[in-house]
Amino acid sequence: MGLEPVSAIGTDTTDIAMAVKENDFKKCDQSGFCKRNRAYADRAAANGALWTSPYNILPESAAFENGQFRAIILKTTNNKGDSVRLPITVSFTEAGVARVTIDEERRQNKDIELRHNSAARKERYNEAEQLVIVGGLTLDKTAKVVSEEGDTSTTVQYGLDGQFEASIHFSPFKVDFKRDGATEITFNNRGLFNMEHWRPQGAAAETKEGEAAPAPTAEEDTWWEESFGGNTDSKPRGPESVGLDISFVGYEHVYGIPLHAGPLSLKETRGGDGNYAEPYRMYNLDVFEYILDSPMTLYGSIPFMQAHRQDSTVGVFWLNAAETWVDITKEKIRSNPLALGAGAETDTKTHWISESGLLDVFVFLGPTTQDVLKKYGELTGYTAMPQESAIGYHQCRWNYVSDDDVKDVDRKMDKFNIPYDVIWLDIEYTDGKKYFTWDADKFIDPAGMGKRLDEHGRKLVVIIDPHIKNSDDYAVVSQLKSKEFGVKKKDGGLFDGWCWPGSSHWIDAFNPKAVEWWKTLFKYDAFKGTAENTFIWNDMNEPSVFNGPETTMPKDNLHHGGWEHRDVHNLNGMTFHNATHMALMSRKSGELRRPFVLTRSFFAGSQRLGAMWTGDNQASWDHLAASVPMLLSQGIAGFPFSGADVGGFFGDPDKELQTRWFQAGVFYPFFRGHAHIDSRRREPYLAGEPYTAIITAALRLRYSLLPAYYTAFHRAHVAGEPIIKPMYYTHPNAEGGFAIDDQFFVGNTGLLAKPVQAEGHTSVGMFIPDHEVYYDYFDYSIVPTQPGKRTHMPAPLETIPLLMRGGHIFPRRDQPRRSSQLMKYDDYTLVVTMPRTGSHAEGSLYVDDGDSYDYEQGQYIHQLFVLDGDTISSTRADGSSPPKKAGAWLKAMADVYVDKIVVVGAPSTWAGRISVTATSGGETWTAPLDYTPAIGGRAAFAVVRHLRARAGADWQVSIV
Ligand code: MIG
Repeated sequence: MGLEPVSAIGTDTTDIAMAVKENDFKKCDQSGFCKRNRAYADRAAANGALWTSPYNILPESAAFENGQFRAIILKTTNNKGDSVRLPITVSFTEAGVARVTIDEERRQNKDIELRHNSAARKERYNEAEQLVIVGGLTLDKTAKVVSEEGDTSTTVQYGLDGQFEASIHFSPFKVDFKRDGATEITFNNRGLFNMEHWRPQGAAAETKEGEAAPAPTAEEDTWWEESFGGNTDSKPRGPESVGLDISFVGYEHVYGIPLHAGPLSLKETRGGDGNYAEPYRMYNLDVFEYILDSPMTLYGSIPFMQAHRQDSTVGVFWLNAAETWVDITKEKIRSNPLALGAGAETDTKTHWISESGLLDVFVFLGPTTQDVLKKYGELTGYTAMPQESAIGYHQCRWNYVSDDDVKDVDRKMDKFNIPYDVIWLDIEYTDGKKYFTWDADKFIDPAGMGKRLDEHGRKLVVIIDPHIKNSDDYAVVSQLKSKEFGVKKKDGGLFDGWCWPGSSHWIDAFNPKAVEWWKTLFKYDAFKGTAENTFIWNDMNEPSVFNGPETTMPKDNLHHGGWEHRDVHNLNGMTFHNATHMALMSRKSGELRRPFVLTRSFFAGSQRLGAMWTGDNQASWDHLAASVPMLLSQGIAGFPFSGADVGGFFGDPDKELQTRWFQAGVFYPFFRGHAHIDSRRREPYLAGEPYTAIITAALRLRYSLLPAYYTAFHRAHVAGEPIIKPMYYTHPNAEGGFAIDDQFFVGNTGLLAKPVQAEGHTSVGMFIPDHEVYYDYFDYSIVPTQPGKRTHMPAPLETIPLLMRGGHIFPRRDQPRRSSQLMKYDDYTLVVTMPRTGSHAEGSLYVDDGDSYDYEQGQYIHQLFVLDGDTISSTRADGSSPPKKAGAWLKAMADVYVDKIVVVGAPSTWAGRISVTATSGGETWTAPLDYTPAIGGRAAFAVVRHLRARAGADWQVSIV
């Protein structure tokens, strides 16, 4: 976001404007440490075999005990043989994860005098773990050293059945990670490990690293000070970057490290045809009118990467919160790759570069994507169970201008029978952008507005940003000042900058006391006009500072504990999101409800706190298309509760685009229509026919699938599964799908969707990953498919290309209603899809009250459905027994039934049968069955009606 007044924010995006905007953000060679590390990599490459990494483990320092290898790495810093000591710990966890941590030994003598007399901490930032890691660190006491090659290496065997090995080589330092004897991942194999040690200012450049030519002194220019776009970063600690090459041996595809607007399968970054010339950058920024197909940084980052080849996924998690760049190159290596399978003839080589902090990397050896995600989630946490309403449709714009406007939109949505759950208020609801206040002329009765929404189970979300207006008449800012809860400048004074309210201060949510204070601001009696159905949106938490370097905070600002902003930048958004999440948990004592907080900025771990969205996209077809790979990336990076602004934020979508966007949005885990203040109103009922009807049908599809979505969220909550899944995840051996990112499966439903993402298109080519049978969702036709090939599917405007894979069962609620809350006690329909061969299908339903934490005490329903031959059964999924005492919700659910079952592809042996026998808890009854034979391309199907089988009970239905 620039300095332009709102009215001047253009919505047209000419190439020239874009190019200018792109130059507002750093390229690698405008970022001193990135440039230095890339140059280091170039020198290594240029020296080929002559290059030796100057990092060596001191053999006598190496020891292994209780699942940890410890040693000292000596870094030779000049040709006089001077060296720096870097303690390394390699930890092996019970889950079979390896973690490599390298620090720099603190100097005893005071030769490191920080400039400016800065209050900045004098050690490498080492608290990311406190904020990010929530578990999974228990050491594997059974990990053991299997070979010690004298003074040259140690090999540790770890993981279940000792399947994994880490070979730690001493001279030079490098590590090979192996699974079943084969090397999957290497560290420092290319000799790019680089820890810029702390040194007194005035020290000369290192002359001996890698025995290569002396570093060009130009590199020193940015050691102690660096400027960009008129802002100067004083660097009290000088150069302190950390870099490492990580190679994936025999892997052609790498995924992850969101958020970037580019393909799911990451591109090479060192130039060449179709490649990027810049590394992927992770430095959370408010990027105005972002460009597509770019490694440029965006609002949030998750430094977690997976590599995939046929039937194998491995991963690394680079726990560092400073500005980070990742170079990716691929190299064909093997002439005879048969041993490893297709795709294994390529290595992917990555080079990770962070500005400061520890080197701290977790290694996951798979072999499935799900194994990697499960373990990553044990460390960083899983997606929180959402507020049930939060997975319905959200109607937002900048801005609904008054409480009457809100009520009017609410009324019209009802009038047109368009379901939605949540209406949103952007920054204009406030009195002069003072958060926790209302513009009293326009929002005359906020409480009444909230009550009105509540009457049909609807919610309100209001925005609260981290910049606090610096004005005399604002209690929030005077408290922030007097309690010193703001982020500080390098000299320790309170930092002020420019944002929406004008001069502002920023809450330092790294400070636990500031979080305690933040909580008080959300109490119902403090934030007047809010109620139980009010939830929160956190924007601008990168943080966005209009007059700051790259629209954010100066890196030499100081946070709680004396850490420089440089060290913690990428965590900033998460700490603010966390503060708000905590605040919603404590609005009223005795009320323990799930918060809903949307955040724009995020880091690894943010999935525990709420949802994210992809920020300020545009009302264009290419932005619609870009949203799908972006959300798929979020899903495989452990943060699946994600969405993109439906319709596009900037600009005005035409009706076709708006309609198609809704048809895609119905599958987004977080589904919100949003629009810029200068755009025309575009609530779905304004589109006119046939568009309004088509959009409404799409919304109804989402609402009918809410039980399946909620079940998918539960899988994310317990196992880290994505909500929408890319082909490589569901079909790890279907090579043709590894780079496909414009279609996806929904949870475990077998639903395969490919929304139309291009103008004027009335068909899509859907990639079919396997031999299974696929039915059209809407007309039950059997789609002619060929595994590994694309199937042509007609998709006129009113159609969403959506297939059902054989062998699945998924739950729906078919009664159309105005909000998810009004569907809470509706009966379910099960859709069963007959597989190509045999007659086994399965699926599940998870449901709880969608609001409290009572599910942790067993107040939930979780049933596994199985079709086997002529019977369909429902049994409690997790083997546990129901709670002794059913709470109010569970009691009410006793009257909620699976009332209908549709079996698509029903066998012809069922023809002529007219009823089914159901049994449950010793009772037996019958229900009618309709069998419709196959005709033309349409599969036969059977429908059981009025089944009245309890959703929460075990039962069996026999089609006899
Ligand atoms: O600088 O609150 O991405 O969704 O409407 C713009 C106004 C600030 C940016 C968010 C956008 C929101 C807007 N905000």
